[in-house]
Amino acid sequence: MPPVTHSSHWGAFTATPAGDELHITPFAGDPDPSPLLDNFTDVLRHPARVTRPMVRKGWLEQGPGPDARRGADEYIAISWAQALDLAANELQRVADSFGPQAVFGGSYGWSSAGRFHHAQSQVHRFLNTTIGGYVRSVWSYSSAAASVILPHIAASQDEISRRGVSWREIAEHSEIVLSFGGLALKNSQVASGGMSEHTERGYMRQAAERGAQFISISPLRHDLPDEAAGEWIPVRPGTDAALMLALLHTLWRHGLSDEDFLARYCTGWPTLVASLNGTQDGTVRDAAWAEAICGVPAAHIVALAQRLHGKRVVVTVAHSLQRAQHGEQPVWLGMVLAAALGQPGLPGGGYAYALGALGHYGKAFNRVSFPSLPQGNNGVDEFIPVARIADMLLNTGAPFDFNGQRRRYPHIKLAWWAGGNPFHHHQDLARLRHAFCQLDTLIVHEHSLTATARHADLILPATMTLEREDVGGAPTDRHLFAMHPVAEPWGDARDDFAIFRDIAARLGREEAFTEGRTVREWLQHLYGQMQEKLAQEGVKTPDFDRFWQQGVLTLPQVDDGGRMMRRFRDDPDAHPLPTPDGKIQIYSATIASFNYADCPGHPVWLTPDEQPDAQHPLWLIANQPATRLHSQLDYGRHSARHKQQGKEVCMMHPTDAAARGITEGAMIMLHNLRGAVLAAVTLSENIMPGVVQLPTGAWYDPVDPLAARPLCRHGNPNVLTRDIGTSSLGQGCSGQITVVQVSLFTGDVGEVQAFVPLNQQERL
Ligand SMILES: Nc1nc2c(c(=O)[nH]1)N[C@H]1C(S)=C(S)[C@@H](COP(=O)(O)OP(=O)(O)OC[C@H]3O[C@@H](n4cnc5c(=O)[nH]c(N)nc54)[C@H](O)[C@@H]3O)O[C@H]1N2
Ligand SMILES: Nc1nc2c(c(=O)[nH]1)N[C@H]1C(S)=C(S)[C@@H](COP(=O)(O)OP(=O)(O)OC[C@H]3O[C@@H](n4cnc5c(=O)[nH]c(N)nc54)[C@H](O)[C@@H]3O)O[C@H]1N2
Ligand SMILES: [Mo]
Repeated sequence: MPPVTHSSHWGAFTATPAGDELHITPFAGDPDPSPLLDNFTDVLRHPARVTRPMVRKGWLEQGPGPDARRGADEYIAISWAQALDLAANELQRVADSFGPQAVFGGSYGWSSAGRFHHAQSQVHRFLNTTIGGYVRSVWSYSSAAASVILPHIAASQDEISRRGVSWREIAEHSEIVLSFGGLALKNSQVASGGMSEHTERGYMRQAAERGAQFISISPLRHDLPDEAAGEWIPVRPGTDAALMLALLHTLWRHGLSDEDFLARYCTGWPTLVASLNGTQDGTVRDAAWAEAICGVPAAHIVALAQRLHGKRVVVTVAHSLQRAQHGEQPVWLGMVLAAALGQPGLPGGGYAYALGALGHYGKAFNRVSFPSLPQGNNGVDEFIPVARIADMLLNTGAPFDFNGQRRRYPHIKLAWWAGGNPFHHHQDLARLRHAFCQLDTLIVHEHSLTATARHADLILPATMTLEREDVGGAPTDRHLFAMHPVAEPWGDARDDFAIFRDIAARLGREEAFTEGRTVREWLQHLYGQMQEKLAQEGVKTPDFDRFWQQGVLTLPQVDDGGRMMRRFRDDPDAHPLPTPDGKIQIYSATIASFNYADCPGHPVWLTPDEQPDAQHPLWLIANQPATRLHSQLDYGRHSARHKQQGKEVCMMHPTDAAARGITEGAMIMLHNLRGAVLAAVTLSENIMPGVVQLPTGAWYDPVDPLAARPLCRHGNPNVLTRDIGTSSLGQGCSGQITVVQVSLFTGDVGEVQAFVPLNQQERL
């Protein structure tokens, strides 16, 4: 097979089969290809692949219904015909008896880069076109708190993050890049849909060489790359809001706040000042007050505020800060800080929420992008904030607050998941297992035997992206890729589309689902739509066959980042922001009217209700992994190479380690009320004392899957994290930080089993 083009969330490449492995060459136009590409080399034939449809024994024998054995049952391999019949009959049963509002089709997850086979879209289209809809989920694990609060205070997250201050402007104009949570290159190497040019490193180098100063406020030094030549200010996890309030207090107290900007472009600065200077409740939120909370010395806070004054400053706040209780607050305060410095709307100045968290942010946009798969109409109104899945399954009918609404959790009987891994992304995994045990049925499509697959009643083997044809593209990537199959499907794996088509056929809805098109015809159809739109803009493109043959197409872009804020600054009356009075809301009457104690009408510091104590004296940071995307291809070469003794590696400060008799490379146990996790340890001065860091993504591997407090021997931190919403406003994921104790582990719980095939029985 000659080398063919393909694309992934972490980069485009060509692949050549070499025995059972692949030889991968990064896209020639990529200035800084991602090492994650290496994860593709050895996964095609890995034992962790799902090769046959499988049914859980208890479900087959006893029929659908709540079952506490999920996660610890046996599986039986069945034929596709049997699997498709079981799936179709069960969906029909639930839809007939309870309606589509008893089916949860949120199916959150990143899936793979191809736009047609995007698994979540396939699920949605399938449920809409067969049973008329499903209960959906809204927003993301990434940034739910920000997605909800930003439109109240300024504009949509899309506008602030994707179309906000651009990397190019920063490289050319910013004097100070003040970054809460850093600008880690490990994160910006990824972008949903594709990322053909990794330019962040180059932009940071260019800015630094011009003299821009990068300041990273984070518990971890390496959240800022060497190229930025920046400074590191360690901060206690979860306390940035206090630090930001103190910076604001200092600016105000020293007469350094841009009062003209605040009066002309913002609403509510006097209200916030009353809270900063103690008028409101007697507490002065000054640098000394913040030092006690965030650990940054008061003198440093004052000096930093003074240094920011009069400079072209861009403030960034990483997604991670809002993936915590009260996560809305640092997002809000980042905007207020930029406003108090008078920066929004200036070239290279203002607020770039989440810059660098993903490769999409701060980039130019395609004039026209490849369309996504049409999902059809969902006839069900009910939804949940995405991270409230376990709450929903455990509290049927109970009320919950969300962004000014009071809603109720629907009663779900059947959940269908393709392209996501809840046992990777959700918090408090023992609770999640318990929640999934309430279902009548869980159907999972997977190419690999993730923990989620191992809790399913029906496991349907899906192809990997490498085994099918698709088109890869993202609105912020000027290259569109023909994704050619690199290998034959392994075992009995089928495309998600083919699986759904065959189930739809059993329900008499094949035509509605497929519109009579094959995969290739869908790709041609979607390409044709894009071509037509481009033609309207006077742009000529090759026909599909030529595109397919040449493998890559360069699309025209517009580089108008920051346009909304620039126009607002030029003329706020003619170009108001999409807020109630058209200004930046430092006080939001709308949010105040919700009467939420955990998210009042102006930004505040609220003490989180979980903090280090005698039993759990350390903060745990459970951040994104450097060696893979989430849990994807955790068994791939690059990910595997960075484990030690097959376990994920936890970073710890030498002082914390010495106090516990822990030495470099030792096996440790992180534990709290929810469970325990084993990991290998690496000691480093690049993490602040009192904090340990264990990335997400190691596949959940409980020694006893049924334990109330499970022990994961592989290193999945979501055993430990807490399953609560960020606040009544955003109800986002709070998984970034929690508290733990760490001890040396000398026991023997056997080897990691996460990648071992299921002990399946053949059905006769
Ligand atoms: N503690 C803690 N938890 C977190 C976070 C954190 O910071 N801390 N971060 C959160 C964030 S930001 C996110 S976005 C989530 C990510 O959570 P997910 O998006 O659920 O994680 P992935 O591992 O990307 O899951 C994608 C799954 O889809 C499968 N897959 C890939 N391609 C296909 C396909 O074509 N078909 C099918 N059927 N399956 C496919 C992969 O094998 C994988 O199992 O995690 C969240 N969880
Ligand atoms: N390699 C790789 N890249 C990824 C992903 C991946 O799985 N792998 N996932 C992608 C996805 S879906 C998303 S949403 C983004 C997520 O982007 P982020 O949420 O920004 O990424 P994280 O790595 O979780 O966190 C960034 C850094 O914030 C710091 N931090 C944590 N808590 C705090 C705090 O309280 N205060 C301060 N100041 N800093 C803190 C941590 O040191 C951490 O390294 O990443 C994307 N990029
Ligand atoms: Mo995310």
